[in-house]
Amino acid sequence: MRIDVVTIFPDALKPFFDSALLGKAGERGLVDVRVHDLRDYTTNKHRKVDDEPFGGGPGMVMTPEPFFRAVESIAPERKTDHPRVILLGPQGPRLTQQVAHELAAIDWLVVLCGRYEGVDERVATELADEELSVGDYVLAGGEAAAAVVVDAVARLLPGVVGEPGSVERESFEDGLLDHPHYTRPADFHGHQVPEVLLSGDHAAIERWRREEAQRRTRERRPDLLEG
Ligand code: JCZ
Repeated sequence: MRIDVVTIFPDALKPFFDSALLGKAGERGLVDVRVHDLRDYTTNKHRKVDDEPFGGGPGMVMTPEPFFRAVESIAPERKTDHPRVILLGPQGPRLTQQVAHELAAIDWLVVLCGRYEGVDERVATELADEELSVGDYVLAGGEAAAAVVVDAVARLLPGVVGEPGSVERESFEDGLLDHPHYTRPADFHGHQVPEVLLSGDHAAIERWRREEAQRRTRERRPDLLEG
């Protein structure tokens, strides 16, 4: 899978994509993440990417041209949905585990990050195939959201996460929160690991984990049980 990210802060984003799981996945050729500086696609001598809002009001709005030129340069032969162009912003539908799976099935994504008060609406209507939000709060820009999207998607690609089964068995994959996890020591400052996990009775352990997952979901995220 290839993911191109367009941002005015490439130096802030790159180290994240080069670290840990994502960096390894890149080295192993499982995902190809390319970060582009939006300012490289400006045509004015100050590399300016924003301007005052039509209609007035506070702050600045990102101009459409550098985003259009960036996508044209990244994908000169672009057709609708190939590559899939995603604009990050709180106006989009929210990223869920299901959406992450859908994106992981696509072979080429272009992710556009805005800043300031936002991006000229024509980037959403005429350039992006879709908008995507990572949650109902306002970030200062799309970069942190891009890190979330790339992380959530890349780890679903075949071979990225080491142990088979570790993706299938975690939070949200079955619509439930995860069960609690414990490791050594069995007694930590007087706080004990649940007896059943030390019993060696694998059927009992499975039952306990399923029940804990259901109990935690009921208590903490009853909204997940509604569907
Ligand atoms: C650009 N402000 C891009 C995305 N889920 C979420 N919250 N906030 C954002 C976001 C905020 C932004 C920009 C300027 C994304």
